[in-house]
Amino acid sequence: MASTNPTPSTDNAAEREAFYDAIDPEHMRALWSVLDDLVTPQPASRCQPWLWRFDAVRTRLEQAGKLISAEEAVRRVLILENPGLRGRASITTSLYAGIQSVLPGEVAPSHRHTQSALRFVLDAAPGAFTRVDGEKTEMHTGDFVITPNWHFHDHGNDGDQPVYWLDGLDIPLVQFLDASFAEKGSETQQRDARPAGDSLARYGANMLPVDYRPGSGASPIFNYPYARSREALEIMRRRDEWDPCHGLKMRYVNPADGGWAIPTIGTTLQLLPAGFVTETYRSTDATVFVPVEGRGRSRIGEQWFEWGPRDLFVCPSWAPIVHEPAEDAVLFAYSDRPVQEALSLWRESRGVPDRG
Ligand code: GTQ
Repeated sequence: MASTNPTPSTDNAAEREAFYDAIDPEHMRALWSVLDDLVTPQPASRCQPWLWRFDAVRTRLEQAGKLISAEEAVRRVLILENPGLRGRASITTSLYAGIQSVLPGEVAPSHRHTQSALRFVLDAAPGAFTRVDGEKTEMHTGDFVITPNWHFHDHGNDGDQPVYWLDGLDIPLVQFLDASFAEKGSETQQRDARPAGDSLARYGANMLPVDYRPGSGASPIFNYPYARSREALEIMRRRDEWDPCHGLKMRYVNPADGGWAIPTIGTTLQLLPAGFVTETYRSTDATVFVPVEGRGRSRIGEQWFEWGPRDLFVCPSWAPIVHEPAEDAVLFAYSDRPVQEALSLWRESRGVPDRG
């Protein structure tokens, strides 16, 4: 009597392959042939640990500055592309990183888009500025500046030195969701609609306008000056209480609701004292680190990366990381943690991971 049970795999491997080939042109795929790759027991990212030296990127940007103006380029940026994600303009699976330069007298014209952006200023002299929604702010080295989505922004440089900053955007995430819209401003540079410093005074002095209600989710502050953040860390260190994995690590907040400054990108500033060795840490949010002060090295998985100010390195999701600062070090970092938290996906683990 013929059995109704499927034939054991040893007998029908060729038949199965033929079946997969037959359904392929009909745009079907057998789940059981790919299930282990789809629903993995742990994150299985193509993102790789990597480090870019600021000096090398700056040399290339100097060359780019002779090839194209900021105005013609719209944004003269070199994208930092993860070696595991080539061709995808991604530093992690969900996030983008680029280094932008604006030369003295140049203008990066006004536009807006549904992608949210952060700027972390790597090297600036007086005169470098960005303008968000009609408010101009000077960019100083170490400042953290945000461009909430769908806000017009233009950049410029009235000084006599080039300015360099890191752009962190949620470009891959927005692309994944097919939610990209963009448009040019009606003028190359926005008019100044509000006085410089207005946002920081209004929302960043432990007060809020009495009837203020949080709006889009992004912080109403768009420049978090390094001088303030750095001073806060310096005062806090006097307690001499250090998290074994993080040293002293603070997150940039939206003062109106206590949430992250940008809804899709979490940002932090971290102080690690000289000689501190962090305990092994990992989390599901692949993270981009930018040392601001100090030198040291970090181990990501099995690889060591030596870093100094303005270098940039990336740690993939769930890769174990250890920091060893040789000097007092300050690290800026960003990741998609707010997105993962909102979706109940974010996880962390402290201590040496189990092997395998
Ligand atoms: O400054 O608006 O690196 O729109 C990539 C896309 C910067 C910007 C980037 C952008 C910008």
